[in-house]
Amino acid sequence: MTDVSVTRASDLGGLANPARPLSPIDVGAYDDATLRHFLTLLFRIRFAEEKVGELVERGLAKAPCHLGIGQEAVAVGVSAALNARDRVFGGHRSHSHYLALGGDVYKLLAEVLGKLDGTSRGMGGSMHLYGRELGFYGSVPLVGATIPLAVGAGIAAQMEGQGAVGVCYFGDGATEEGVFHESMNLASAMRLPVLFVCENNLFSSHLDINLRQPSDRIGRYGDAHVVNTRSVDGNDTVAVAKAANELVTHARNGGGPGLLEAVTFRHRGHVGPKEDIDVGVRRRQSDIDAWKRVDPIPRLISALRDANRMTAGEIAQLEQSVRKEIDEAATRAEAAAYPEERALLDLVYIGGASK
Ligand SMILES: Cc1ncc(C[n+]2csc(CCOP(=O)(O)OP(=O)(O)O)c2C)c(N)n1
Ligand SMILES: [Mg+2]
Repeated sequence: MTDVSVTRASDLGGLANPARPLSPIDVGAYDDATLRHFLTLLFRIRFAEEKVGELVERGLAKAPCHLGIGQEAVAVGVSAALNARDRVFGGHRSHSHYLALGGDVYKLLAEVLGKLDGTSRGMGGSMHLYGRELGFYGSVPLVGATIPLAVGAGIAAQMEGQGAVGVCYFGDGATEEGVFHESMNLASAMRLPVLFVCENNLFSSHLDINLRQPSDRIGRYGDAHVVNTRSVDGNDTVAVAKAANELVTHARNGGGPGLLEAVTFRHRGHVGPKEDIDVGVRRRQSDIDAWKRVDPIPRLISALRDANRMTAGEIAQLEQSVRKEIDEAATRAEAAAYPEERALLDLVYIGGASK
């Protein structure tokens, strides 16, 4: 298959070009504990997803798994602005969204493996995660489907008057659906406390955004719907955290919804662990290589070291302890029980019980 070059100029002002000169990550505004927390979450999400990839390769995960390796900084930055009273919704690529809110790796891997201890009792797999105690109200595979749910959560939050926000994560592809625009319009007209988070990874499945839309800047939809909008480097955890905090604070204070466009790239194919799986109009290996050079994890590590916020030894120790946590969770999840077959319909209707 031949590589396809898309030559149209980017409207993202360089954010879509990983080869641009990078501004260093500015860790100055955060204390040591917060920065360490950011790095812990980045490691946890990365290693957990690598583990999911292994489980797929070994044939143990039966439901499709969409990995966001390379995109971890978005969920980590956004979650820093949230608390458990907020209501957060994800989509088909949501391992990071669940884990960044404090989700349990064991429950995630158990869900991926279809085990009873999973976040959805093993009934959903990778694309149906749930963690209401964390404020994670669920992810579903239907692209765009959770965007209006976050608007509903925004209406509930506005009625409750406790300063909570509704949040939805979605991709650039989802913005091609009418429901995204209806949701933005209603949230804006009602000045709802909603944060719309677009992980613009420049691809919808195998299709480059430049082949699908007249501009690669999703933020323009915020202009159209009169929504506070920030387009940021989605591989810079601190930039995402700052922008999310601004938009969420504004929304909590009655200033209406926000659209956060975080520009990033996934290292793996659309679905499954392979890099070269994208079919049809395939991604270029040179792009994947270029984006790996702006990987959010080494970038935060360099910034922490340059600012003397963590030593190389502390970082290595943290990495090792997170790897151990993931390995132990995976071993437990592999050994865990499947739900009983007769329980299949128990969760379909409220009050359902196995006979
Ligand atoms: C309503 C709907 N249409 C099509 C699909 C098939 N599908 C699954 S993921 C995907 C691409 C979504 O791209 P994007 O929103 O950019 O998210 P990304 O995969 O890049 O994270 C498509 C078309 C679907 N799941 N739901
Ligand atoms: Mg996309």
